[in-house]
Amino acid sequence: MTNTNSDNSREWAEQAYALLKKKQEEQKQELIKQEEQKQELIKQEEQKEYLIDSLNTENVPGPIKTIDETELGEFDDNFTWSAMVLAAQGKEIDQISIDEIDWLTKLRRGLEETRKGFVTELLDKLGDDPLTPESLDDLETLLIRADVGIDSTDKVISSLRKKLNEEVVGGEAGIKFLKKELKLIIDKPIKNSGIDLLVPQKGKLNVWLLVGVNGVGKTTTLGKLAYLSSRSNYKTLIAAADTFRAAAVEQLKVWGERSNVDVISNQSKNADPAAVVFDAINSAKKRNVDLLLVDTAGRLQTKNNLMDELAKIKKIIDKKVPEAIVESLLVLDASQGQNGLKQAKSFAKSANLSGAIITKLDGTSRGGVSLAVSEEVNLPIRFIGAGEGIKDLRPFNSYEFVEALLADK
Ligand SMILES: Nc1nc2c(ncn2[C@@H]2O[C@H](COP(=O)(O)OP(=O)(O)OP(=O)(O)O)[C@@H](O)[C@H]2O)c(=O)[nH]1
Ligand SMILES: [Mg+2]
Repeated sequence: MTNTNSDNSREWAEQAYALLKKKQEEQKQELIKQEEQKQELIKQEEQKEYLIDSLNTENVPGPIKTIDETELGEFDDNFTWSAMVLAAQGKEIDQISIDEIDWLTKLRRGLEETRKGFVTELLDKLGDDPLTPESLDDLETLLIRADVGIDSTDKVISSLRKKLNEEVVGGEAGIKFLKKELKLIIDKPIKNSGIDLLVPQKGKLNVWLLVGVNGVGKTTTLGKLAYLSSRSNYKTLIAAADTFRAAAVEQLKVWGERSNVDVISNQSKNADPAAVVFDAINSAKKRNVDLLLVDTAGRLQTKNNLMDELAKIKKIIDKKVPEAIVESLLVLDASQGQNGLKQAKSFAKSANLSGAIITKLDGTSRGGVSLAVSEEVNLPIRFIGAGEGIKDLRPFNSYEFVEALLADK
């Protein structure tokens, strides 16, 4: 999987684990020291009995800083695999974090069902023997079954067939070639967009609209994005433009509190989503916000078309802040497979989309739909979600995705 010798990579993983363990231990010791100092100060203050009532809390250090990072787990196969994926991308040993390891582990685990459906079976079928035209037929069936889509499958199979006509391809080489082909498919719309990694542009107002049918994970994804953004020091604001669901604003406020981001909303019944966006833009301009995240409805209370409503929101943004950088991101639930692909096609026709976010990659057997979205809807995938927690969303990385999808165990 890597261009490094895998024994070296394992050694690298061992060293990375030891370094992370040491860092975590130092961090813990630091926190214990802070706590002891705080207790000592409180004791000193208490000893001055005349001060007991007016204990000057300003002299007491603030709340104990908690470790933001996830706890380091065991040095197991998950750690080793994740560290090897990071190493293969040229990461230095002291550049990796427990969060990154944790995410890759989650992604690989999340794609397990999809993988079971075809890679495991494929490897069983192939064994160590060279690929044959029959094994390509098997691969074709397995790819279709994993919701990779007909177009992507055709592309991959015909490339493999061509290669087979030219040379003998062993099982391992076949998998390597397959990974390369799948990555090419996913990378194409990303390359075409001219933006490898979507981040807010500093010094401008960036407006990211999250759109999609109901229940796909728009609000949850927005909450996770708010966390990522504020953690990366972008001044962030949320617009609660889903005025259909009464609980939507409350749901957003919880996410806002968790990530320390304000939410602009209008609690009145049947509030106009475009009016909420209007208020949010005013607020964003006043506060010099870098990123305004807009939650939209998956269903409407009126007979208005969802697309018309989105167009109205866009019009307000264009009118009020024509200089803003607007991203319309379609949120897709991977577990919906081909149905999700249909949604993507119909949104793409009328909603002027600029990217996709794939959610619920944990525990679905249809993770392959990400390839169909790239190939058939030509949308760059910008983020992927694999869990309901605040850290369970990361910028999309095609290398990591394909490695996790085709990890052999
Ligand atoms: N397992 C898992 N669940 C997720 C993920 N993302 C969202 N969910 C869950 O999906 C459900 C629906 O999520 P919402 O964020 O409310 O979806 P929505 O698109 O905003 O829904 P509407 O506002 O009704 O259109 C919730 O129970 C979320 O916790 C994910 O990546 N993995
Ligand atoms: Mg919602």
